[in-house]
Amino acid sequence: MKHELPKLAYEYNALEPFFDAKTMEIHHTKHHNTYVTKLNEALEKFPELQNKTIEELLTDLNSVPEEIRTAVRNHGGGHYNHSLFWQMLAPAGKGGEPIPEILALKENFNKEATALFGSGWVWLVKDVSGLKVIKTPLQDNPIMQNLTPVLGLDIWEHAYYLKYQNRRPEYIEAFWNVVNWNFIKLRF
Ligand code: MN3
Repeated sequence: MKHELPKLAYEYNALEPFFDAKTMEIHHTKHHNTYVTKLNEALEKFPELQNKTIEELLTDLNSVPEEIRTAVRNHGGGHYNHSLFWQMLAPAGKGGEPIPEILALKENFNKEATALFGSGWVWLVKDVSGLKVIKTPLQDNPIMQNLTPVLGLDIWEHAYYLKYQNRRPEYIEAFWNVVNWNFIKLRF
């Protein structure tokens, strides 16, 4: 079974004016698609890994042969993160009711997202002690640390540079207008 690029539940222009159509299209058809292609390429020589889900691969990277471990981590992580990210978004006004416990952590989430150095993700995660904000470098993700991602934001420049250039805080603020609270509620 090859990993596949998932379809989006909305059009590329559906998140305007917060996330622009061109960025969404390139992000999905080029960036995400490349992660999927390179993940499949890495797994080509290892049929025994091809029936594993992306979650199974990422939560047990030590069992992935060293030769392809970094590729699975980066491209598999990219595939997993983006598949989740698209579902965490919805057209403005169509995402349902915001969750107060999450809004309470918004300031902290935004601060960490603004401060993140280089490419990575900021997440709101759930563990036994409750909700907290964490950052992961590159395409790493919370499931690698046994944490459940509730909400996540892509802080790679490809996610916002066309529209926001160096104004990352504006991108972060815009994100809150297109959160799919209905999906987040299921994970919360
Ligand atoms: Mn991205």
